[in-house]
Amino acid sequence: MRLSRYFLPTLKETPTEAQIVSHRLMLRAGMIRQHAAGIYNWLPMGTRVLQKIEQIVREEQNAAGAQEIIMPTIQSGELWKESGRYDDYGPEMLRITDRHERDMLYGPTHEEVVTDIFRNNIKSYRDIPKNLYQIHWKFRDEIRPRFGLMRGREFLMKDAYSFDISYERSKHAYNQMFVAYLRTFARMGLRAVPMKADSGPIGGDLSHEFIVLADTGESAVFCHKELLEKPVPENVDYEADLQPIVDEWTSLYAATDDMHDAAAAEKLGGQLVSARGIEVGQTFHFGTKYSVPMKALVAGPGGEEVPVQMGSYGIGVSRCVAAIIEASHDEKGIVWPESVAPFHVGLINLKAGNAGCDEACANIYKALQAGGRDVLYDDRDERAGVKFADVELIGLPWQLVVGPKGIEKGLIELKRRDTGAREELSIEAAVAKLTAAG
Ligand code: 5CA
Repeated sequence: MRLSRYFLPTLKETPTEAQIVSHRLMLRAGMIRQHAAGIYNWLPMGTRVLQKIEQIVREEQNAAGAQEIIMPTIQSGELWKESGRYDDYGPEMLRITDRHERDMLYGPTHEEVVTDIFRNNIKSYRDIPKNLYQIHWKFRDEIRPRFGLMRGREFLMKDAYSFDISYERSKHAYNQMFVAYLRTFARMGLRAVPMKADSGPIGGDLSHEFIVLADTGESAVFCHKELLEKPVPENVDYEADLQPIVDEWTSLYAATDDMHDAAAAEKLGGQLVSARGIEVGQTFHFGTKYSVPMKALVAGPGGEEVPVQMGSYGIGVSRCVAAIIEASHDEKGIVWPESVAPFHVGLINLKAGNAGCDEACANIYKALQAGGRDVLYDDRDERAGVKFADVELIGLPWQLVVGPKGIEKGLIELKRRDTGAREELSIEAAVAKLTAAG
């Protein structure tokens, strides 16, 4: 992409409405713009990151055996009256009346809709287990939307729902999502610690929040420090018994504030980390909370009808964008992990209009793209200082700087955003290095 044609409205000044660094940097880096309180437009740079994160989530959900669907954003209130949540959910639910005076709502979550899909289509234990997920927009009329995407009113969520015949089988589905979450967040460059949690309005008796530690986190959290270092599982066979992996992670102390047991935790002494945390995902096992009132029954092996056992599993996809920035930035801007970076390389032409620089840049741009790299080519007629400040702000993992003096010697500069390490290389060597890295 040529920056001269790209829609990237960066800001030099710090926007006053933004209180936390991720919100400030997303505005400054031209990723988002507010539409109304807690509701945002995603500009091209933000959209690219969001889609990278979505794709990681999707790949790990698919690997764990979940199947992608798309449910409506606008739901019928009737289903919520069946489950009993129409009245329970409260003012966070945006209620809408259609022209026929029917009660509709903008979905804050989808347990009712997915249970309805299940009961209309699956009747026998032979057709389960199933795990259905979507990556879709939710609306919660939060009383205090704040911190940009961190607590929005409209936000992108991955929500998965599992259906099983027995408690034991549904525990396996829960464990599959638990392990998939460890891997998903690690791939985004985040360390998310699973913590015992209260299940709140979703309900159920078994729940974990996946928490990224950050000073700006909304809640107080406590955990064993080993959980911050523990390698995440690789080459997972999701059909195998995953309980040992889950036990390994849950036997170390970790709890959110409302589940915190000070006496237990005190025994850990110097090994206890007490910090603030951002909840990037939550898993719930709630058994028959929805299947009983909504009559989602399946015939068991003996023909008897039993309510299906369910769990639900959310990831705050848009919140992850903010959490990654909270975890990875410096005073100059964002420092994207490679896996979610909007572009891999920022190619900077220090003297647009200079024949040597223009030609070298055009060749590099072509070669990197042919090598499968996403390149943002700063071909603007701007001062070097402006270009450097922008590329640092938007945080691409690699910068390639092409200037007239270097080009006379056949050299360009390659710089890493995270370490700041620089080296001078020939064009060929720089291209070879960037196309080999990953
Ligand atoms: N139905 C279940 C799981 S599918 C559910 O709704 N879970 S949740 O309420 O915990 O939400 C899932 C994730 O969405 C949370 O872990 C959080 O990361 C994200 N999330 C929740 N509320 C907001 C919000 N207001 N703004 C941004 N992200 C949010």
